[in-house]
Amino acid sequence: SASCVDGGKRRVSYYYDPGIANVDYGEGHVMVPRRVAMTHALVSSYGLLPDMKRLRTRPATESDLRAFHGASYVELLRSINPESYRLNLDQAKTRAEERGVGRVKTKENGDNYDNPVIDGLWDYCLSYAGGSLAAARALACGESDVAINWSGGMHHACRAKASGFCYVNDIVLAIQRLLARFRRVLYVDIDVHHGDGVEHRFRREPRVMTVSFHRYDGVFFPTTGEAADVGQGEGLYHALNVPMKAGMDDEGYLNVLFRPIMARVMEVFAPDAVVLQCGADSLSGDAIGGFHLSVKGHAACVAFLRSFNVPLLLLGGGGYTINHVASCWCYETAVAVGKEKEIPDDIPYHGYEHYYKDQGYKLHYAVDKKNGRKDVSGLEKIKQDALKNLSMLRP
Ligand code: TV1
Ligand code: CA
Ligand code: ZN
Repeated sequence: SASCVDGGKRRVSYYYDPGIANVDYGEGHVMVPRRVAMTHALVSSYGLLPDMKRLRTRPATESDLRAFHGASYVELLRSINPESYRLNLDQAKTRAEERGVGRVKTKENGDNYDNPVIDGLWDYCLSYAGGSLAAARALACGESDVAINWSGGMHHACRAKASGFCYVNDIVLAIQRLLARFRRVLYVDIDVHHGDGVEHRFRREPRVMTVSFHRYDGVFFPTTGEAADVGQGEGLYHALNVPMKAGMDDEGYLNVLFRPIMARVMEVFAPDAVVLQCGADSLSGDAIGGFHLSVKGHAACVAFLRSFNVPLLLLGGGGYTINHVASCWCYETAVAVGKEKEIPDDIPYHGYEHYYKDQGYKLHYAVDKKNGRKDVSGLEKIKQDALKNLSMLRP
């Protein structure tokens, strides 16, 4: 409709559970769920909440999780806690570690503490999965044009295994819900890591196309997502991977890869709904990412997909320099409601302003230019590989 052209208004739903502020992966862990509380405080202080409908903060149920996850894995998540794990009650230790939870021994580089047994693990899983399911429901029933859950986006979790800080895969659950209402669902993943869990679930499903942009160099986690990985069987060419070396900046990422590739995806796949995982670890200065996107560059991906006027689900994901994450997701919330040009660069007082000292108390911080990528030539090859895979999708 005329009111729904690009830059125009959208009906936006926003999910936030304040319980996220108390979720703690443990001292020294890079995943800090409090970044979502910081995002919310910023969104609120910038006055963006009245522009959105607040969703009911209903947690997922055990049967919601069972729509993807295995029964004994769900039972493990429900029953385990730091105490039962430590005391190895009822073989809790073995049962957890076999499924990627707790201290996991690896052949190569010693122990892996990515997915600790944390206090409130079960409630945390139900909360972020519930948010993404509620957001999917708001789109499916036609109540909203855009729905947001910054606590979601946990793309690595498998059917019966935790991986890469992710215990349950809220994205898979949300896409499955969208499939009940929409014929074709597009999944796009701008987290610096490969969206392996989501891709694997839908690798044979022609109604879902998964597209991941990520760092790929043979060692960077999870080491999958090469260009030749294109889906299987009925889902052949419905998985698209755009692997890049460290150092990507706005220019190469957006102009050479994201916009041209996504324009073609929208044309050939013509989705009825889009799910965008907005992992903020692709931003410049991230503690583990190694890319150099600015907040405006990252948000340009959101704006680009929003401009197609297809129901859009925005989810969080990675992001390990937490002030950058909150800046980014707050700005992307403004993009969702069409007010990104109206919010001032000065960070308002909101209780977390001291985190922004290093960025001069500004929303938009300076990107690291000197480590940015200089050779755009290698990117042309990456783009050609992607466009070639996409051309196979044509009937
Ligand atoms: C505890 C304390 C855990 C400090 C984990 C970085 C830590 C990492 C930590 C870390 C860290 C990873 C691997 C290990 C495979 C494993 C939310 C044998 C300083 C979506 C998940 C990355 C990314 C997992 C998740 C990765 C997401 N990197 N400090 N762990 N090896 N794990 O490499 O995509 O962003 O880093
Ligand atoms: Ca990705
Ligand atoms: Zn990531």
